[in-house]
Amino acid sequence: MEQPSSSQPASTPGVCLPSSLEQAKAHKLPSSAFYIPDFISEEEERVILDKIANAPKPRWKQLTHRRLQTWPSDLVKNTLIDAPLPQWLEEPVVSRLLSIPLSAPDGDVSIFTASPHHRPNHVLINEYPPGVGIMPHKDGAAYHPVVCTVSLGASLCLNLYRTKDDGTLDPSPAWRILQEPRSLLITRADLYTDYLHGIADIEKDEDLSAETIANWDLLRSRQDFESGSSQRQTRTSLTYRDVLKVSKLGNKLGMFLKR
Ligand SMILES: O=C(O)CCC(=O)C(=O)O
Repeated sequence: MEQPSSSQPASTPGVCLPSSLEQAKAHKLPSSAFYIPDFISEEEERVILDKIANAPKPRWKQLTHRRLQTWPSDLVKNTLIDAPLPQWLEEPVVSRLLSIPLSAPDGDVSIFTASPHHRPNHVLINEYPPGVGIMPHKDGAAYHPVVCTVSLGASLCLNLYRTKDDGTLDPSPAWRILQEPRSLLITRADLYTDYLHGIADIEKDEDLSAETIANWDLLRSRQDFESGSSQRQTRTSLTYRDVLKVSKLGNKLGMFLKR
């Protein structure tokens, strides 16, 4: 009987992983973005959404329109207090992320091989009701420049923006990426350092087509978007990153005293 290859987890119904990230490259974007539509199964999505919904109330930080959870904790002065992620954020996402080689000949090199801890150690969970987005921003210097986003519950467009020569934001997106539920989007390198990303505060994503959506060819359900628009529903995202500076518990007191 054929055994699964050592770098790939045994297959899970509803999950379809490429044999390398090369196959998931969004070719219309700089060579620094990848999109995998069936990264987790419907059952895995349901379990993670239940865990988020049942997290203790103080875990939620309520912003004006959006709420978020931070695991294992908020950063203090760009530093993470060393603590593991809960099991439900590790499995299946982290092991799956680490199992996909960047390109076939580099079999053992994953998207986090070059990061300081060789794996994500921090997850932000953002919940977006219809009509709610996030202002264009950069993620800054606290993280290794790789962001892995798992989308849950519903689809929406992430916009990528350039800055103009005078340093101000060019308000028309340079690219739009449509993120379906259960998909994984990886952005890194120049997309992390040189461009801003944001989500428009709209009820409906419009003008969806092969010409306007950078990952159109990689979508799971293009037929759902062929009318050109998609009504928003509540979409939750998990953004996995490697925080560069990690403080061991023994140093925690010193760090707080210096604040
Ligand atoms: O929810 C998303 O896909 C984007 C989240 C985001 O912009 C961030 O965490 O910095």
